[in-house]
Amino acid sequence: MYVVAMTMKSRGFMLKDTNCIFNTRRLHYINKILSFIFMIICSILNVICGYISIFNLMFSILIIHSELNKNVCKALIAAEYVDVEVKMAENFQMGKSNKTPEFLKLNPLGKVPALETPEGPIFESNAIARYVARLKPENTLFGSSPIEYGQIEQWIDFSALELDANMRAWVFPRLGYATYIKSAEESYISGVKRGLGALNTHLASRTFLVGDSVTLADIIMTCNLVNGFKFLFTKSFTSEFPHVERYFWTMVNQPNFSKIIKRMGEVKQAEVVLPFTSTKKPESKPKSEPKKEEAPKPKPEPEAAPEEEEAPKPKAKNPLDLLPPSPMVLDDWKRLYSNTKTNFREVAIKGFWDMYDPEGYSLWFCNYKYNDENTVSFVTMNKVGGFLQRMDLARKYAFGKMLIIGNEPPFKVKGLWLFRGTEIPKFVMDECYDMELYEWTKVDLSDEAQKERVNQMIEDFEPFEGEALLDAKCFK
Ligand SMILES: N[C@@H](CCC(=O)N[C@@H](CS)C(=O)NCC(=O)O)C(=O)O
Repeated sequence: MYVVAMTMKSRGFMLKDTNCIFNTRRLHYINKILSFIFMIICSILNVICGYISIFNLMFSILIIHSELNKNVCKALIAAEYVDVEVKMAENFQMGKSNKTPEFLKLNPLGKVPALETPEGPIFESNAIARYVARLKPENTLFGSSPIEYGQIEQWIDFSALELDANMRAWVFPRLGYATYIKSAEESYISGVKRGLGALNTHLASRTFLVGDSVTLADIIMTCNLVNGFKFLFTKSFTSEFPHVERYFWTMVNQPNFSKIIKRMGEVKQAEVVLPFTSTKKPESKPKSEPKKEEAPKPKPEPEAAPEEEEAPKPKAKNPLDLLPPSPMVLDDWKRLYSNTKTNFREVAIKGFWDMYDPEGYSLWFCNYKYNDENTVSFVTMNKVGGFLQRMDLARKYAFGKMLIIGNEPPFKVKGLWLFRGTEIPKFVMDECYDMELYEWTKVDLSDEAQKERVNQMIEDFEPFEGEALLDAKCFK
């Protein structure tokens, strides 16, 4: 542009030298006008180029690496609003794909989701959603003024830090991802309530968080609330927050939301707070109150070593070890089960009945009592996985098969267990709290239909009772 302006100027002098009607002053103005027009053209070209690069991105491939979850939905819903295609990575397996060197280049923490773009990766679900929302120039997801933009960002942070952080901390111990501590849970619940209280007040006179249409704040807030409504917020809990409840269902049912969210299964409000699947037993109350009269004993100084170490008490024998010996050796059965790869019926199942000793062992069917709650496949699988982990204490005395049944939620959980002894061992009943979540029925060996059911459960027969298996887990 500078070169052009100079050329204009020198041309101006030339015209004066040839005594043309233009005088120098006039030429000066013309030069200025031409330079100005040139600048305008450059700016327009710049804007067009910017648009072209955004359009390029809009039509280029964006891939989200993750399984579908509420965090992924944020970007997918934003994509619906701005008409951008975001693909899900094929065959992504949580726990495997996110540990690969390729994934760690997208997100060094190995956490999902991560977005692959032609310009480089982005992680953190809110950042991904912001990026996608920006791909269409002139859209209202960021509001229509600086103040609206500020408020949208305010609610995005609020939903992440005041609500999502507390909801995650509340639900994680229940999913078995963290240790349950009663007092900590109480403080997370009160954090959620405080956040929902403020949100409720804000929404009392509004349909959307900011302005008169859906913004990115509504997308992120709603996605963050999904797991709360599914797993934690019962009707009686949300009755304190009626405007949040109305807002949530209004948003979830917006076509661009429901199209994406329903891919995770139907959103149904929790009837009970998600029961525990933690690997640690919830803190139980002390059995008896400490005696009030007794003066508290002074704590020994940590440095002071006991004068003489007490001899370790011999470990009490498990009553099952005192049972009369059985010709059935549990480990032999477990080995046969694991090593049989073909002809399972003829080899493993036949072998099982050949070695089965009804005097030394018993077989039990179990049926999960709360199948209605099994609305999310991975949560149901985690629940069963947690149960099997907690059965570790019975490994020497038990073998089990757990089936997660159905193509669609609610999934049914049914199982078969072989226990040492003719009853379910008392220590298992006492120490594994999942046991009471199931109905237990002793297998009647005189009933051929029940024996066939045992066979089918051992061999993961499909369809099982007319339905596909979502998963089959073995305890051995
Ligand atoms: N603040 C992150 C949270 C990411 C996150 O915690 N992702 C979980 C799954 S929802 C994960 O990848 N966990 C695996 C791990 O921690 O290794 C976001 O919004 O993207």
